[in-house]
Formats: sequence, C-alpha cells, structure tokens
Amino acid sequence: MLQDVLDHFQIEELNEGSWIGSDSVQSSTSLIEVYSPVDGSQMASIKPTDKKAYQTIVEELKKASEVWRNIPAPKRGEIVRLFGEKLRKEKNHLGKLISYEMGKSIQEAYGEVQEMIDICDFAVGLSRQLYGLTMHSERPMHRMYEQWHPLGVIGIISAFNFPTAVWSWNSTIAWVCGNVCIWKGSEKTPLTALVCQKLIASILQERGLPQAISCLITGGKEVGEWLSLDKDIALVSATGSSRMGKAVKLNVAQRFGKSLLELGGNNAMIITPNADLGIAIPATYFGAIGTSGQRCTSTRRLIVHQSVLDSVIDKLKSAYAQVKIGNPLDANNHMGPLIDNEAVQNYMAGIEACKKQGGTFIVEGGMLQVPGFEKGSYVSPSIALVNADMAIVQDELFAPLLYIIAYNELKEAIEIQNNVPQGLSSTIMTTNMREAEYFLSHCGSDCGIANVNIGTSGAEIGGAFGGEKETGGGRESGSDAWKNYMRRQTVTINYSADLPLSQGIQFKV
Ligand code: UN1
Repeated sequence: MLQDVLDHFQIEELNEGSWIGSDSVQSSTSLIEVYSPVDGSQMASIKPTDKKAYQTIVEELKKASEVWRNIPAPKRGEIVRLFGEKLRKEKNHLGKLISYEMGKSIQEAYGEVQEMIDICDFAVGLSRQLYGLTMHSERPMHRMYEQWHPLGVIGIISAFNFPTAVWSWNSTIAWVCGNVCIWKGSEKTPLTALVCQKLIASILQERGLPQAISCLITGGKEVGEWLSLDKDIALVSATGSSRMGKAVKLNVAQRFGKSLLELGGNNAMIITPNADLGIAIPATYFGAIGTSGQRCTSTRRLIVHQSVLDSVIDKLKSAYAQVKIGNPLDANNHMGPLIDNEAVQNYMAGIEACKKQGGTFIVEGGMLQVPGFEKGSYVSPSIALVNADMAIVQDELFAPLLYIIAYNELKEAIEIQNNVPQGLSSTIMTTNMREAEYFLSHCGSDCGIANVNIGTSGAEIGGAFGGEKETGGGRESGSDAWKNYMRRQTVTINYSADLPLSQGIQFKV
C-alpha cells in the first residue's frame, strides 16, 4: 500500500528531515527509524535536523519574510486557495498515508484532510477580512484606528495524533497574515509532514515565490527547544502534552516572545436524566474510541446521573461489544492501532493503576493481536466505573480508557467536571433547556469548548479551538484566532493645526 502512495507523491528522498520549500538541507547523519503502527513495517529512516541546518533554514526564512509580507493579503490568500485545491485532489492518497503512518481509521484520516481543506477555505476568506477597529478620538480633528501587521517567522510544533490538520490551522492562517512558517512535525509521522511540505512547496515554485515561505524540520525535544529559545521566531505555536507546552512557554517567555499553546485535555461528558440516550451513546462511542482515544478532545470521563447509570452502562457494553478493531485502512474498522508500543505499555499501566485505585471494569480491554497484523500496536478499549476523588481521573491517559463517574445533582456533576487541571472540551447531554443553559453559564463548564448534545471531539474549524488551565489558554483555527499571528498597532492621526493633549492636559510653552 505504502509504496504506491509514496510513488504517487514522488517521494524519493525518504531520509531527508530538513526542508526549505522543495529543497532539502544537508543535516546530521544519525537516523530516526519510522515504523507503521498498522503492521510494524519500517517506513523510513529520517535524518533529524542538526543545529547548522536549522540556522541555514532560519536565515532563509528571514529573507522570505521580507518578500512575503509585501505581497497583498488577498494575493497571499490565492496561494492558500491553490493549496486547498491541491488537497482536494490528493485527499485519497494523503488520507491513506495518514492512516498508515499514524494508525487512525481511514474515515478519520479523510476527515483530517477535509479539516485542512476547510481551514484553507476559511483562510482564503480571511485574507480579505483582516479588519481593525476605528475609534472616536477625544481630541478634535484627530482620527484613531488599529491595524494589524505580520509577526515575521512562526514556529509550529505539531503532534502525531493530528499530523497535518493542526499544522494547517496554524500555517494557512499565519500565511494569509503575512508570516512565513517553520514546522517541526512529529518525529513519529515524518512522511505525512514531508508530503504536505512537498504539496505547498510545489505551489510556491509554480508561482515563483521564495521556497522558505514554508520550511520543515524534524527531530525531538532538542529541536523544539531551538525554536522556543530563538529570538528570530516571533511566535511558537505548540500542540502536545502540558509538560512539553510548559517548557516551551517558559523558554519563549524569558525572551519576551509569543507562544500559542494547545495542550492536554481531560474532557468530560455529563449525561443527565433528561438526556436522549439515542444521541448520548453514539457520541460517547466516537468520543472515547475514535482515533483510539488519542485526540486531545477524546472523551475521557462520563459523568452520569444515578437514575440512568444502569441503562447507560448496559447500552455502552453492547456498543463496545460491536467495536471492530484492525487495519485502519479497512473502512469497516472503527479503531486502528495506538501510535506505538510505548503507547500500548502506557495504556496497560493505566488499566493497572485504575484497578489499584479501586476502579471496577465494565469492559476490560488490553493488548490485541490482529491476524495478519501481528506486529501492529493494537489494543481493545476499556470502560471503568470510578470515583471522582481517585488520582487517575486527574491525568490525561492518551488511550481508549473511559471512566464513568456517577452523580446526583447537576451542580455536583459540573464540579466533578471542572475539578481537573485541564480545560479543553466538555459537553452536556440533555433535552432540558435549564440544564443546558446552566452548563453554559459562568457557573458551568470552565473549558474552552462547551457543547450541548454533541460529543467532546470533532470540533469544526470555524470556531476558536483551545482550552483553559493546563490546556494552555491558546485559541487556534477559526473565529478571530488569526489575531495571534499578527501584531496590533494603534494609530492616532492629528489633522488639525493645533496640538491638544489627551486627558485635557495643558502644557504650553
Ligand atoms: C487534537 O486532537 O489535537 O476537535 C485536535 C477535534 C479535531 C481536532 C483535534 N477537530 O477532535
């Protein structure tokens, strides 16, 4: 499968990890081995970016920035429009590559490419709408307004679970705002990153634009550190664990740079006595086992009213009995593998910890051998009944283990929901307007995303995406998240022949 996809994308330099547009940059000779979680076969050996290559790339970025920011925003939007067109054509092949390299189901992989197409469309429209406000001055014959300028070079650190969509949320918007981008993709999914880099680079080349408008680097923690410590990187947008995000934020802050963080989630769904279980059960099913529980928006905690607890458990048990696990490229399967064996071990340790703390397993999953795919990192999902005060519920276990917690009063359910360090996504399942509105009020969910009668995952690109507390506080994607990629300038113009001072101050010579 892989070979025809790689042939299709004409990827020959499988081991190059450092790119300025379509030009590779010589880098270290050490190699990162990449294996598919689907069948354990080796996909590539990639050279991580070394310091010298990094510096070469940053110099080119600075030069490209001079050209790109002088191109009118709607013309920059045209480049993003062409990228969206390209993605439409490549959806099938790119989806397959994402599925094979990352392990998510083919349906979800196509969804990821669609998310990229959607954000391109959004960014194109935005390229004609980078609006600033005008204000009325307190002084006569004065005009005040604000305008937005590009930041310069944007660093993007993305995670394996959405190997391309989260990059595109950042890059497409950053580009229309007049910035150039350097992307450190996940070292677990370098081929998908390389293909996306090639796609945008081909457009830049066709249009005779500087290749460094889009650059790609590869590597681990150290490479991320270069970005966060580098004063030439105006904004570092990082997606990943809260631990990683904290390190990035501290490094960026000590040089007064800007950071945009999209970190861990520990998302809950509240099921009230007034919930329509015909919606709540499939929403839980997708939220908990979609992407094998490896979305930052995955449903991790189900907070269920006592009166419907038995019925929810019965229905979930029968839904989980039907889960199809196996080759994610087979569209009949709901669940592919976890990203690697380390993730499998982590999941097994999570199950053990849950048992130790007194959790009762309703569905007990574990390691799974899929016939014909024995070397893949497959697991089956779990559901455990737990108490809100157990330590395990405070952590984001990046795997398909769903905790169920019972409650009696809605206020208590919301307290349970909010009483974790993370604050990304949340949802309430109810047909009762009072319950829904209370959940959405300032006394309700403390998360960046609050839903009614849909799951915790699967946000649309049109809204601002991100969360509070240890999720990092950033907002990416839609709404006015573009403002993160620009600097605001307040302008006051005096067109009178006098110099009146603000606040009525008299200061005559
Ligand atoms: C992530 O898991 O990092 O809302 C992003 C969702 C997707 C994006 C998830 N649109 O589930």
